[in-house]
Amino acid sequence: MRPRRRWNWPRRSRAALALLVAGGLLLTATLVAPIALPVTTEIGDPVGVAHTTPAPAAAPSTVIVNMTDTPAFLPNAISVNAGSNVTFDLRNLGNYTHTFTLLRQANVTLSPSMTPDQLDAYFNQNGSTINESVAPGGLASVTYAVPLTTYSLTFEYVSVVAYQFQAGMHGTLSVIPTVGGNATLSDNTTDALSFVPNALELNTTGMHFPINVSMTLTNLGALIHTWTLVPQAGVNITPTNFTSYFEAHPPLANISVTSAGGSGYFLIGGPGVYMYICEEPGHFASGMYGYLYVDVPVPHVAAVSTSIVYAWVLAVALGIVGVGVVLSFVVAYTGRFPKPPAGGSPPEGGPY
Ligand SMILES: [Cu+2]
Repeated sequence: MRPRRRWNWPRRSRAALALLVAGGLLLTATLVAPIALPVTTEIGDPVGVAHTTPAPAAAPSTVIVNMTDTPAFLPNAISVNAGSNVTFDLRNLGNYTHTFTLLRQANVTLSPSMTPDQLDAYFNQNGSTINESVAPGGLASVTYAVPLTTYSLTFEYVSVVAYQFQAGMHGTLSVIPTVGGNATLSDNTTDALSFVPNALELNTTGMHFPINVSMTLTNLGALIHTWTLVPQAGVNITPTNFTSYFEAHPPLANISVTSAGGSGYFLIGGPGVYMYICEEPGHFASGMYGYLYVDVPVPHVAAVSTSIVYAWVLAVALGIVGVGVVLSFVVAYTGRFPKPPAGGSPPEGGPY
């Protein structure tokens, strides 16, 4: 009777342990799957697609500026679109000469307490973007190509005729970034020195250039990076020439990516393929670059990163199952769990 009883309980415990292991595997898979799968899908996207919204009507490209003997500019606040050609029609409505003098320095407001000599000294030193003198009752027309890179900046305009600026003849020119539309794009940086994805797509259907692009970078690692965009379409830079290239052609965007990520915005002035790189030493050479495709089809990109990530998840899942199977065999063939004392017989009455 006793031997039969002794063999009875390991059989049941085998079944119980098998159920336990199976339950454990199921629980592990249930916990791991929802965590792993959405993340890998997001990281592995081979192409980042821009979300776009058309912008309100563009500001007029001709601006009438009246000059009066008050003395004043009417209007004394003007908005122009970055990247556009703006024609200023300057009309002197008074009996004195006035000038329309646009500061070269951005975001500078000159103090009205400056003397005429100090004002002259300022312009001798810093120059001006426009300096047009208009005779009494006269008209002058001057066209200004507003640089794309000046979006969001303001420039003061003044009359440099003695005491006119001091008496209030000044105004502010604001360069507004939103012209033909707005787009948002995002990308990720990794400690493997890569942008994921490394292909971004912007389709400008229903909008017109330039388009304001808001860029968000997520840092999936700890290393710092930059997201630096070339200003010219169709230009391929290399790890050996990018420094001199950017000295001659300032980047359209140069976003610092800290461990917390980074963001910025820039204006795209036309269709084409724009390269972006990381300027951190050695990163570009290690393959940290990508392309922004504006109204250009993105070449077929094999979902390499996706396959790798999914293969990794699969390997881990198989590993868990394998460990479970091995455990099941060990438990089944060692008989009891826990083991009985060596050489001893089970205590009276069995373990249950
Ligand atoms: Cu980098």
